[in-house]
Amino acid sequence: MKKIENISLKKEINRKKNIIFLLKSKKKSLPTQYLYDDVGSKLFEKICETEEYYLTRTEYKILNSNSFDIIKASSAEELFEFGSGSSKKTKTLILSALKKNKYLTYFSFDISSEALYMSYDELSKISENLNVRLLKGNFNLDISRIEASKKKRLYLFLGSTLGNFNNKVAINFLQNISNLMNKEDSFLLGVDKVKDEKIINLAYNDKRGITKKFNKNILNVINKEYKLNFNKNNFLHNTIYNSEKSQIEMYLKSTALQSIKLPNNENLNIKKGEKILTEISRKFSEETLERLFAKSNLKVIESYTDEKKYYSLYLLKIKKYL
Ligand code: SAH
Ligand code: AVI
Repeated sequence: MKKIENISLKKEINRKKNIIFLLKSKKKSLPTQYLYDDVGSKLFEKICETEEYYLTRTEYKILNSNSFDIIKASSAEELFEFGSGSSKKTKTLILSALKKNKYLTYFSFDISSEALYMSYDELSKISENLNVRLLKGNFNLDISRIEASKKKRLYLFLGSTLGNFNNKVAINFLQNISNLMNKEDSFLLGVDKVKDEKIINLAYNDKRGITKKFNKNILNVINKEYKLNFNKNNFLHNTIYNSEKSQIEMYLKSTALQSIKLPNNENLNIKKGEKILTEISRKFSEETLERLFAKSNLKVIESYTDEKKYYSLYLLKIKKYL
């Protein structure tokens, strides 16, 4: 088994305080990153295979049809992926990059060890000329710890994970990436687009209940990490599409009045019907994206979409160098 390089130096300070603050707030929430322990990462892979979750297969189709173009347009000599998950979709880009470069390094960066191991399993046998590096870190805290490269790098952020960030965090993330990029580097971003609400709602409420399990698993993770006593049977999986904000909001909705012991031993009462936000998933329009790119010194050099325009990939460069 390949060794994981832990690049995270920054201890998440005040993590406990933050959890207490989030749970005691009027609008309760939990940090989305806690969805991804070993079990959560495997459940996410299962979500990707459901009939309703169109995002993965649509992005895969776009990548598969355009992978050689993307490698050519970016002149990529090295690939670096944030929140790589299992890297299944990335394989098609890696294969195209290996046609252009004899040797290739692919960096898989994720917060979940299970995701990194899945990525290694997926890629390690492709070619002896492919070097897979597994980096464990938090993409909201540790980007400054990433070393730039002398090779032309293609950074990847796929799966519409940008949609899990609110506007402020999204701008901060994109600015960090653009600060990391050299003149010759490129950035491929995959995002889910605004569309018929019914299609979006179904994608987060699959009939096999895998998204429900994925959502509830956050309570196991929090219980383990902070020695809490959440009972996942006392919560329902609940999603709404907020059309004003063009985002899915995923909640755990309390089915009864219940008492939770917080990490500081305080008791927290959660009323019947009260909700805890576990994730937002934004759906983007061209206008929103233009604003985000403008604020981050990024410029689109190519874009790719599917026939229904459900999903888009943007190939970006640093604006000031163009
Ligand atoms: N890119 C893959 C996986 C998307 S799921 C795909 O398109 O299928 C989101 C991924 O981001 C998960 O693998 C999760 O472990 C990772 N992730 C979530 N929060 C993170 C964080 N704060 N820092 C680094 N990785 C994170
Ligand atoms: C990783 N992320 C983009 C997924 C999404 O669609 O927001 C996570 C997910 N949540 C529920 N289903 C999938």
